[in-house]
Amino acid sequence: MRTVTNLHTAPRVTFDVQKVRRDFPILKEKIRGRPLVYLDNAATTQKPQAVIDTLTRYYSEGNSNIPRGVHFLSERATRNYEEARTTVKTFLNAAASQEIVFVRGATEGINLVAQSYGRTHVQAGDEILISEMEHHSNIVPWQMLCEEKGATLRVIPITDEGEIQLEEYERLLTPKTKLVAVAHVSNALGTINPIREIIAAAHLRNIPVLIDGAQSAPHLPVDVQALDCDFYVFSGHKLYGPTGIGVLYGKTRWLEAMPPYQGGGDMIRSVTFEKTLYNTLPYKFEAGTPHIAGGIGLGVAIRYVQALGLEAIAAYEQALLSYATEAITSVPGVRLIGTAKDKASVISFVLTGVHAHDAGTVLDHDGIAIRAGHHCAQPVMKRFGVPATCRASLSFYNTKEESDALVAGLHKVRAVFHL
Ligand code: 7TS
Repeated sequence: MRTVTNLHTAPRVTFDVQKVRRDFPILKEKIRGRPLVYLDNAATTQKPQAVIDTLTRYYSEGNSNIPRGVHFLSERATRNYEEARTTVKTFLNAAASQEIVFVRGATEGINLVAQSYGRTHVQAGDEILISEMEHHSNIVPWQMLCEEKGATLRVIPITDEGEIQLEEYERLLTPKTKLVAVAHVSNALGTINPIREIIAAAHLRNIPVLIDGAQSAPHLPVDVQALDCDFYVFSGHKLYGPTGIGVLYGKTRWLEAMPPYQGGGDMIRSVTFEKTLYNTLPYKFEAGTPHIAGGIGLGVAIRYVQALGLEAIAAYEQALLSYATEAITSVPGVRLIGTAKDKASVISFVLTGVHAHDAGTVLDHDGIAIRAGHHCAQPVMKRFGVPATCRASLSFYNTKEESDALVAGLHKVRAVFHL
């Protein structure tokens, strides 16, 4: 058992990692006869039994479409799906459930805002501001919008440590800026961006801000009202929930002012061939049969995380991040990519003389799962002059022993390549 201090409430809380691990059946798996060491949590997290059971139970005992039915199963599925929305609302501390739009994931949430907000609020000559450390999901939708509208994508540069250059950011905020879209936590560098300051600076100029929370929702407490962000997106599958479900949070006043993203069933109040009246929030943005089991499963995943406590999770993961960072950098030839003061979960690095993919393959032989590649953040690779990095990304179910296994694996990589 490990003991960590809860950052925000004085008494010490215990975080029993071995007990937590027992909730995740996949962690018992052997890969090629070796215990799985799963360090690819930024790509997707593993699922606790409670989430797996929820999906099985839904399809075996509760499957039904929502919200059309008047029968028992449909009413119950609708109620459970809407309860999940309330769980998300509480999790993010949104002002109202209607501000929680279920989408497929962070990617779809960003595309929704780019297309819908973009259609009505962005014109030729306008600018969208993103940072140099964004995931492709927070670059390409804005590029597509800019191309359509004749607008310009501007990029906030980052430092050699992988931090946003705040002075440059302020300089790039102009009357032409129609939206700022930045990651809360970088998937390629691990940097925790100072989004409170970023949002405040934009709001001084009445510019709305979208926060890509794909890598923050699983690791940090998030309060969208305290942050005052206009939009916040995350993916369920990176938060111990199912794939194919995610969330767009939007302030009511923005969502009200935005046209629907897609047309179809459930997003309407009435349809004639002459005119369609749209549904109220959030249904206006939820065309078609959604991932019902996914939404309910996400609710269960969030309640699981809430029971552990985001503060306790953050404290445990921070301690593990420090331990693993120090251990990995002690391996000869390792160079960290991303050395920001404030980091979460991600350790990106290169090993001199070995391509990241080769290192990843050798580690995989020992059951150690890391990510090797550009992590859908090619501009970050370009900024640091590397084709790819190895990335170990941590979760609260990872242990110091697993970090030690990774370090032993890296020594083995060096031996295999005669370094
Ligand atoms: N934004 C960030 C910061 C991300 O890390 C990711 C996925 C996305 C958006 C897109 O999320 P999706 O669920 O809609 O695909 N990041 C990663 C990764 O780092 N490795 O695989 C996926």
